[in-house]
Amino acid sequence: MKTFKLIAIALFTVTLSVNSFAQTHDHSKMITTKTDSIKVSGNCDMCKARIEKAAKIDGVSKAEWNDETKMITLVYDPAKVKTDDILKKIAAAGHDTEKFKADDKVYAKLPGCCQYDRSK
Ligand SMILES: [Cu+2]
Repeated sequence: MKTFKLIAIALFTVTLSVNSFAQTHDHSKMITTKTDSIKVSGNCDMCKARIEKAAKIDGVSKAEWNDETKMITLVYDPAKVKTDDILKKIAAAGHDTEKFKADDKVYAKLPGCCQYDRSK
């Protein structure tokens, strides 16, 4: 009976520490980063470099554009920066996004290979 009690106490303790670990984990998840995938028009490696450079503003920890899917993966701190702020920067660099279009004049100044198809 005494042994049983000890085992019960031990199990209870283990359960408690597992619980507190899970909570800590969830909490840290809540206050860290957000990941988004957004379509950005572009063609080549030069576009990739330009888009990623424009997207890496304060609060953005990762910006990776894929020239095949035309999707940019953004990892950022939502407390510091909004998706729209990042997309506006990309548009200002000459690349259309789902939400914001690049200025025609900026687009016209892109190198020929970078002038992606804008037909809608
Ligand atoms: Cu290009």
